[in-house]
Amino acid sequence: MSTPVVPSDRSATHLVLIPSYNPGRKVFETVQGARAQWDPVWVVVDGSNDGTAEALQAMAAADPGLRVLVRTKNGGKGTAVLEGAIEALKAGYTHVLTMDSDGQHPPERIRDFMAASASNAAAMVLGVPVFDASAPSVRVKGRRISNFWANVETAGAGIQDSLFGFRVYPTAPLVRIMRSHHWMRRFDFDVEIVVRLSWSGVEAINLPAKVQYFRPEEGGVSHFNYLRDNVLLTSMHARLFAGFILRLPLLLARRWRN
Ligand SMILES: Nc1nc2c(ncn2[C@@H]2O[C@H](COP(=O)(O)OP(=O)(O)OP(=O)(O)O)[C@@H](O)[C@H]2O)c(=O)[nH]1
Ligand SMILES: [Mg+2]
Repeated sequence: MSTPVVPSDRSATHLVLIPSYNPGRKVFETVQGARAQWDPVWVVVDGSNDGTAEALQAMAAADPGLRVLVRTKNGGKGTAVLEGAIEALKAGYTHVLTMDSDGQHPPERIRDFMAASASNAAAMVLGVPVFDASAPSVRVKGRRISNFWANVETAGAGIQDSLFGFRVYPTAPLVRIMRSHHWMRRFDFDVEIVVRLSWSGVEAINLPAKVQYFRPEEGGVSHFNYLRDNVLLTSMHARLFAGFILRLPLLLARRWRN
């Protein structure tokens, strides 16, 4: 692990937050890549048992811009993001940029996303995935279904991608909404939080960002389980659709005003 080239100024408002569960070796280049672009970077290790918690803690001991929070028990991606966001709020960070720990998200886009957030602090900045040939077509096509429903559920408020985890969230509404629901703790997090933030009036800014898929021999790791997670996402959209019907007058009035 080489010493990262770090930016000279530590942000007092914007933090990079990386939830991590058994990510394998890609996490080290992910964290180094993020540190090369941003200070500070926090990783929430969510009950990993692949040795990455210890190695990340060793990296953090040598790097004041890196903090590692360790959950002893696995709670899911949303749980890890919420825990990190609560700590971020306590430390005064008004915004968190979330990125996956498995090397799929582009650290070189961090500064542009942070700049977009700084210029519109009330908004959320959503990554729009730019796939290359490494992307499995079933995943690319599958997300169109989730995107269709997210657009219905928000009355076309402008969410270009509902699933991509490379985003900047305003920390306070993120924590408030997550605390008031027990959903959004696992893979339902990325979609449901963006719909609920939109319902609460948070505007979406959409920016492109590359996604890479790695083969296992390249260090690629995925915890997405087709059956379990598609059942979770389907029941989530049924719940959100019911919420949409209840909020329809409000959402239409808002659309009409804008
Ligand atoms: N904290 C936490 N993070 C998780 C958990 N499962 C996955 N993650 C993290 O969430 C991110 C996305 O997980 P992936 O398994 O890569 O899911 P994905 O990127 O949607 O799916 P693929 O496109 O197949 O890679 C990664 O940073 C994981 O480390 C979990 O149980 N807890
Ligand atoms: Mg992934």
